[in-house]
Amino acid sequence: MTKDTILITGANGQIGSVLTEALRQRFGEDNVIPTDIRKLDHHVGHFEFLNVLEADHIAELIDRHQVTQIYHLAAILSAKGEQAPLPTWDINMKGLLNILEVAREKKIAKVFNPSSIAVFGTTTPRVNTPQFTVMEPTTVYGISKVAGELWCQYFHTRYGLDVRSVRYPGIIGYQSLPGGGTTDYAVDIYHKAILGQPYECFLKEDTRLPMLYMDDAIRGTLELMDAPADRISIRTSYNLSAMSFTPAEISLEIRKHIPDFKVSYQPDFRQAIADSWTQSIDDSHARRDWGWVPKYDLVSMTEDMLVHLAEQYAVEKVEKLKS
Ligand code: AKB
Repeated sequence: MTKDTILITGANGQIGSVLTEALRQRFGEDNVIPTDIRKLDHHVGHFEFLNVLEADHIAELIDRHQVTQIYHLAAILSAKGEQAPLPTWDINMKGLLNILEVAREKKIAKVFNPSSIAVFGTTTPRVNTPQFTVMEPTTVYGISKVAGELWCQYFHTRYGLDVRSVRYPGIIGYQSLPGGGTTDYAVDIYHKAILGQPYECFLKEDTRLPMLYMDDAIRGTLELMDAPADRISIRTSYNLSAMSFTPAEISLEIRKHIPDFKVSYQPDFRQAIADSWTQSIDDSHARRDWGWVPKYDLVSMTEDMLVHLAEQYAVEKVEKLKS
């Protein structure tokens, strides 16, 4: 019997750090190789530096650790990508092509490549967005994700590479902080609320976007990767959905727990990005093919987020007092 060894790129990112822990639980610490271009001060366990633009280094790590699966999370997100479009294209596109090509050469058993709701644009139907639809994104991140989806499908059709993907909506979790995205407000707002501080939101109060709780995102990703290959009918990327809400609605939900929480609105350049995305997603293909069902909605997510963040900040306070 062969034992799987998993390489993760972008392992220090918002999703990567939580996925690393979930994979460690499942495959064992020694069989998970988290990589990133930067190392966090508090990183525990095995770690390798990796710049995904260096194909030889990816190949060397695969050989050295006898890697059998890759989760390729390294990417520049929507808002940050607009600050440097060409470098973002290089990292997102060349990084993915390096992974796909090395995976093909090394006969990697499975590759996961996340896509995003950023593949949609102003010409896409905005409500209950279908799986197969117009995709004319306005951000460099979105363009790279559409192209990336098609490259994944190409590597599957042409070379038989078992590459799988979901279009993540905004991901919200207490475990890690997002960076450089347009949906980041929906994490930041909980931190401010629990700290008793007001929050200034960079999107308008009525901006509706699709969102997903981290626990569902990780479970869904692992369920997709576990599914028998013949259940995977879509090799670009699956629509994935759980809830949609506006900044006003999440504030209202938080206020049920923290009544004096204050939010103001100061939309910036991210408003145009959010306005170009869709509001809700039809994920019936994921449900039908590999049994996707989200567990959290806005109400249960808010309860869980606030409980965990309150614990985290209490522990931090005690640690500060001790030092
Ligand atoms: C972003 O806001 O850029 C990301 C995404 C939706 O892919 N969270």
